[in-house]
Amino acid sequence: MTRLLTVAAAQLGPIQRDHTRAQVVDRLIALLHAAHRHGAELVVYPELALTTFFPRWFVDDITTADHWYETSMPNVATQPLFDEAKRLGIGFCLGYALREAAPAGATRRWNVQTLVERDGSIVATYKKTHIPGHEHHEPDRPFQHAERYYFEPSPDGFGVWRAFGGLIGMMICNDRRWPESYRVMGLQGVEMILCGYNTPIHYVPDPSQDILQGFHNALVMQSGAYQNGTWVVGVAKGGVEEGVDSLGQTMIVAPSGQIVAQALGSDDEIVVARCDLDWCSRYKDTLFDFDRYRRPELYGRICSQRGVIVAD
Ligand code: CDT
Repeated sequence: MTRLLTVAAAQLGPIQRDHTRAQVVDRLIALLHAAHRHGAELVVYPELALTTFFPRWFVDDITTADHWYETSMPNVATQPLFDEAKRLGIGFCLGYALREAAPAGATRRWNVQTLVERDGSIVATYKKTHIPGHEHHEPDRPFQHAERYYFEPSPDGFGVWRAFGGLIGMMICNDRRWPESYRVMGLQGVEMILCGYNTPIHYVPDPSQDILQGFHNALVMQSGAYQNGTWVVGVAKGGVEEGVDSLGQTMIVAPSGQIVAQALGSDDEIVVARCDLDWCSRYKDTLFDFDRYRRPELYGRICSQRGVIVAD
């Protein structure tokens, strides 16, 4: 018997600053309906799928950015998506900014994805682990990438959950560039990793990378999938958002490392694949039989050391 899971990667085009949550949720529901017509059981939306990518602007008083964050999920704005998905028997994974009240009047801000099962129950909310960009205002940039100002890094790291008849993991955008993200989930037997992203084409610290954005996107997800024998669903918010062009190239990658489906444009679009979760074992039980071939006793630096230490 094979375990087939039909997945729709629901790419979004740009969400401009003045678009309301209601307008965006209407778009998410339209994509949900398209996915339903293709027999999808799981729909994966991008990172920060309810708002524009607001870390491109710096504000001196972070509380003036509070309106970009959700304070509960579901909430009034997203309840129609939860209701419609449940009615159709489709699960989904939704990226958004979360703001939580903490003791002593503190506030915690996270970049998260929530995974919802086909019956509407919440499986888990994953917090982004690798927070890229900068902490302070850098006025010389054409646009900011101040994620390190707006979000704390996850204290929890990468989990894997039993859902959708398999073992499902999550990561968010920059996490996909780090082999550790995949391996930590691989060591928990992950069979499908869900990853939303917002990737500006222009990489300010080194513009020579601009032309390689699509290549690097595919490179990391294809290698992460293959080296861990897992499906990877990478979902973009692409197109020109508030003047900043972002990568599309939403894709579904098989445990072989092959791209089985890919977006054609950079606007709202679904990409669907019938994924056999049992295909993972072809890699997990052979070339990447971790228990047989890994040498963790020699990998100590990976966990004990953060930056590079060059021998004298
Ligand atoms: N959203 C996000 O993590 N984007 C980064 C952009 C590069 S770092 C400025 C990414 O890794 O795609």
